[in-house]
Amino acid sequence: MGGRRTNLALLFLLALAFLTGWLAFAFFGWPSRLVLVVHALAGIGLLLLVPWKSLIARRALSRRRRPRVWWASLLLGLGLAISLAFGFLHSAGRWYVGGDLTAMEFHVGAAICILPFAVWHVLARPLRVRRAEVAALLTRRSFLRLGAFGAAAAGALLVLPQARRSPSGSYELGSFAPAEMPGTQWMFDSVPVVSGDAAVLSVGGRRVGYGELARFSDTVRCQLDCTGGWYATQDWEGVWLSRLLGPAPAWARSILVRSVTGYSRRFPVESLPALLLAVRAGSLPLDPAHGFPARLVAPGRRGFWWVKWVSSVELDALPDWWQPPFPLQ
Ligand code: HEM
Ligand code: HEM
Ligand SMILES: Nc1nc2c(c(=O)[nH]1)N[C@H]1C(S)=C(S)[C@@H](COP(=O)(O)O)O[C@H]1N2
Ligand SMILES: [Mo]
Repeated sequence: MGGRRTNLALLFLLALAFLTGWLAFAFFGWPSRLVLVVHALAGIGLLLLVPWKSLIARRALSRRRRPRVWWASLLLGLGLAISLAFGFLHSAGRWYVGGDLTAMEFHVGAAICILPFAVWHVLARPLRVRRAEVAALLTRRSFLRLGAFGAAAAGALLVLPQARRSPSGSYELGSFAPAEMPGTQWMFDSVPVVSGDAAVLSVGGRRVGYGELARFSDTVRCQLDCTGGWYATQDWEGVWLSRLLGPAPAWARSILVRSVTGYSRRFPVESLPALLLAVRAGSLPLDPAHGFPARLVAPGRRGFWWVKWVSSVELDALPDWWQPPFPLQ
């Protein structure tokens, strides 16, 4: 394979791995698995190209006039290797690294770190694609080659160790034992001190005390699936948001749920009937790490939607997509 084609394939596979990784985080359950198969194939594809890329890199590095910041390209390779290693570790079952850290956090962390290096690497080495080269991709021979490449990646995926895990890739931890469930923040948030008796939430502009919330016992059994690589099923108990808010008025397009920490998520108004404001898990009050006094339970959505330490729930005229796809805090 020519050097230019190798680089183009690397670019395509890198972009595909990055995109499908985030898509898998956006989805819950089987849709997540579907994109993760593509994700894994893209990752293995990058590995399969190592022999060809080594030729390109060695040629460039052994020239008398070396590229000026050649070491940044090596860092890109190192970061990619680290990300790949933790991706495989996670899938093989070594998903817990130690402390609070999971293999998935290292996997995604390393991928984010190499992003600027990858962008620089490509921008600093302009790769003009000629029309003849695109035409050459549409030949029978290149389709056969692509097929062989895809088959090799699929074969590798089949022989790689794959531990039993949920469709999203998460491992079960602390189901029906909330105390054994990790207390996790998306990125930089920390557990606030909230006094139960004094806690007051604003719900649809109305002040609701914790005591009032605690009198309800609406229950839903569902899975909290953290993108950190674990999930837990609990019996969540509290009050359906639709009970507190009543039917949504016609102008309302989204439900904005805010935390005392400033963390927030916006839901389409159609999901109102599915949202529960929980005060207990497994009939015990939530502990501070899990959102005391009240946290949102959003069945069928990944953990980052389950806003903890809820301070307000408001109907809003803005559409639900008026927010970053993932929290920034
Ligand atoms: C997948 C991750 C990649 C790694 C680890 C990587 C690594 C390297 C290394 C170590 C070099 C030699 C040092 C240097 O020129 O800075 C290099 C050269 C180069 N890379 Fe990459 N690269 C990657 C992806 C890409 C992509 C996606 C493109 C373009 C679309 C690309 C295009 C080039 C070009 C044009 C050269 C110069 C070749 C020459 O001067 O002969 N690389 N790469
Ligand atoms: C440089 C970019 C990336 C590459 C090359 C890559 C590659 C891989 C590979 C090879 C695996 C192991 C697949 C297996 O053995 O089944 C994996 C797993 C995984 N990756 Fe990535 N990944 C990248 C970035 C990301 C990002 C940015 C995310 C999320 C935002 C992500 C999410 C995941 C998840 C959830 C798994 C677990 C899949 C499972 O359990 O089957 N990856 N990745
Ligand atoms: N306010 C706030 N709520 C939050 C988060 C956060 O960082 N801040 N993290 C979310 C994420 S990523 C997950 S997986 C769950 C974790 O809930 P747990 O700590 O009860 O396990 O809370 C969600 N709610
Ligand atoms: Mo999470």
